[in-house]
Amino acid sequence: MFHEELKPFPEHFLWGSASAAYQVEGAWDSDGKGLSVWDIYAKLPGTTFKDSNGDVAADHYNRYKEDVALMAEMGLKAYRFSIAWARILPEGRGKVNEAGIRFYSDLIDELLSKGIEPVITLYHWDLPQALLDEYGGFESRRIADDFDEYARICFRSFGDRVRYWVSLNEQNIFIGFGYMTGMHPPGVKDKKRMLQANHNAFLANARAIRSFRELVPNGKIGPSFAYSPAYPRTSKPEDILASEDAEEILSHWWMDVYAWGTYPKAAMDLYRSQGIAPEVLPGDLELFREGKPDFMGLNYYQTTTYEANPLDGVGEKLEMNTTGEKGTSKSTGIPGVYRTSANDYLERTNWDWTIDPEGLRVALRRITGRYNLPVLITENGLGEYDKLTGDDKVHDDYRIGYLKAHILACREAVTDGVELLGYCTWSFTDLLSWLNGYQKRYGFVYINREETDLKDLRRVRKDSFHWYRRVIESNGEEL
Ligand code: BGP
Repeated sequence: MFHEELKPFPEHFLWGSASAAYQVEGAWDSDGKGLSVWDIYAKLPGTTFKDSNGDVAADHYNRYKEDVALMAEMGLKAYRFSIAWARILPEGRGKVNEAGIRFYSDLIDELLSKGIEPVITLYHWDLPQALLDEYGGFESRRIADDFDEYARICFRSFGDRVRYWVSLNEQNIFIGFGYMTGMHPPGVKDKKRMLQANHNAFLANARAIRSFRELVPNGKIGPSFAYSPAYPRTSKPEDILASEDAEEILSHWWMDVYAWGTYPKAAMDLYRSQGIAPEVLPGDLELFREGKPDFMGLNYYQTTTYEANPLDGVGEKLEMNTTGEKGTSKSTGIPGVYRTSANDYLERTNWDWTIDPEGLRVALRRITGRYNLPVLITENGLGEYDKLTGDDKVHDDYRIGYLKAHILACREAVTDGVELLGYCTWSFTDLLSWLNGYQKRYGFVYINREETDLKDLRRVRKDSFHWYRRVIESNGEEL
């Protein structure tokens, strides 16, 4: 719908930006930190772009004060970052590493002293390697006990100062990539194992939320879901059904469990008929319901378009465009269910991600309509090649254009009645892209390094830095 006038963004809206420990911190083996699965996986030949890894990343561990000073200069209201589990518990459980607690405690104090609200992500994919070695990580139900123990330590250590928490970041992605496409650790390609690991991740999520209610009663917590709303290719009923199937299999499978504690029926029946449905034990669904979040965290980058796929049609292609060469993505699907298709109405980035601000409004509306939960946008942004000019500037007008259009879509959604708590861009500084090295950049602050050349890791404010400062200052009125 069109509005004659848009509502303003709410007072105290969380204008933020985000990062994740492995992608930004570096200091991979400093001060007693244990190894994470990414410390190992990224060093296996051929797993990442130009063998890039997070050993140094943006060196945020050592330069966090400089980074927080830049956030303060920008007027950021919230900073979302993740805790590296293996910094707190080097072996995944048991002995606590006090230096790890101290690092995050200092970071939180630094943020608070500048009036910036910390938003903590408990898990952004860097599982302690010890837990993978010991019992297969998410493939065992034991992960729920250990994640809960870790979460409780974090709640006790930081819950007095931190109100907003994200439990799991993009469970659909780290499980899908870890156990289906095999592109993330542990590199498994087996859908049955994926669905079981995913079920166990739900157990971990719900246990942590249950503990949160006890230990941080006044805080707010939710998972961050990577939601790519499904569109039908045409108005042909077969395509409509294909897109509804995609929505159910790729999105409701996660969000229904978070919000309602139930798996969607048609998808469950499909998996049962294929003999790959997860094992659900008595009490699991009750636990899920106890783990109902306060908000849905939304990581939004793009929409995906689907069309009908015959029984002998396109199968699941286990690949994605990590080349940065536009137009190299291929169609993928489930035979008899759906296949992806190009959307002629949308531009794409160099990594073939569609650019669709209206899709963000669709996402916000669908979450609100289906779950009636507030939404915190925990990621949104544009990954592009940025160029440092001779006078130490980065003219990223394409990023400004992207963010402007998405913020406008947020405001339209707010006018539609969506309860939006905040908007965190991905990312504050440039950082490591898991599979795309350092050339796919997202930040307001340029980090002077490349995949193999660390250079001086200098921080340079991009044009978008100055632009976002005005957006925040005007509470989103001036875009
Ligand atoms: C999300 C992740 C982030 C970040 C972002 C950009 O899925 O939560 O950690 O990496 O996507 O993705 P990429 O780096 O692949 O471009």
